[in-house]
Amino acid sequence: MNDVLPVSVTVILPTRNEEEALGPTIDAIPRGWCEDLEIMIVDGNSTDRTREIALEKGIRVHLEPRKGYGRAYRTGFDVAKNDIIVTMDADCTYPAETIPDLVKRLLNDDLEFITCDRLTLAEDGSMSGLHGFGNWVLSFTARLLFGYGVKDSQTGMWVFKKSIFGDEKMRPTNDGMPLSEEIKILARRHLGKQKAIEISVPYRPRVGEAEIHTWGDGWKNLRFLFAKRFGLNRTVTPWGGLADNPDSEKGTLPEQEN
Ligand SMILES: Nc1nc2c(ncn2[C@@H]2O[C@H](COP(=O)(O)OP(=O)(O)O)[C@@H](O)[C@H]2O)c(=O)[nH]1
Ligand SMILES: [Mg+2]
Repeated sequence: MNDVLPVSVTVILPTRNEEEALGPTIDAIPRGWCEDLEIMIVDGNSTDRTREIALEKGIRVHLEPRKGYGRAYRTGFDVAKNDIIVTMDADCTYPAETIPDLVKRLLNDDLEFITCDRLTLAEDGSMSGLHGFGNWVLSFTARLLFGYGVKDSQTGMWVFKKSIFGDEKMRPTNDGMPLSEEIKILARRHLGKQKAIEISVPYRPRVGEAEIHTWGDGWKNLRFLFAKRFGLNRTVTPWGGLADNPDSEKGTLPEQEN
């Protein structure tokens, strides 16, 4: 791609102890293809070198001391500076090289939201048999309960316009892993199938240790689907970052209580 896309993009990576994989994840993100590219981590009390590595690589560090994958995104979505948001895990599993094409597709097809299906093109070793099965059960249940036709309910790679959150109904409520399925349900419900589409991308083996608790998280995800379907899910913490959350936009390492 030679043209510089006339848009500003923020890539958000939630991190908790990703010192092994964060560097290569950042390096894999293409540069120079859009007018303004912000890359940031939303770090959840990492006790390893995650934040130092992010600063060495010159990216923004925002701290979110409250626990949870969903909590990190509910902060990151609010503090992201740019008009288009791209999300990925900081563990080398998602294909960062596809970001420019995905953003181009969002613009050219006048879309609001793209969710990136991992199941169709998953590479060998990227998902254990149990995880593959769990993903299938969750995705099947989500399709059954919501009839929204999304193949991969658990993928953590999305490309979308930040403006979707102008509508408060589009703001996900869950602070844990279920935020991933929730955001797709909301996108299909409020943006519609024409504007919120699913595209298949490669998925690769993880670098570094996963924090996911297979049975615990699987169960929470399943329980959330039923709660959401019957309007029983609760919002525990408010949308957006903490008022005094430190940020490294000034190029310094934010102070953190460990
Ligand atoms: N800020 C923050 N990030 C988290 C937390 N839990 C997980 N993450 C990050 O969220 C991403 C997804 O977690 P991962 O362990 O890869 O889960 P999996 O892909 O579902 O197996 C990774 O980049 C993690 O470092 C958390 O409590 N806070
Ligand atoms: Mg992961």
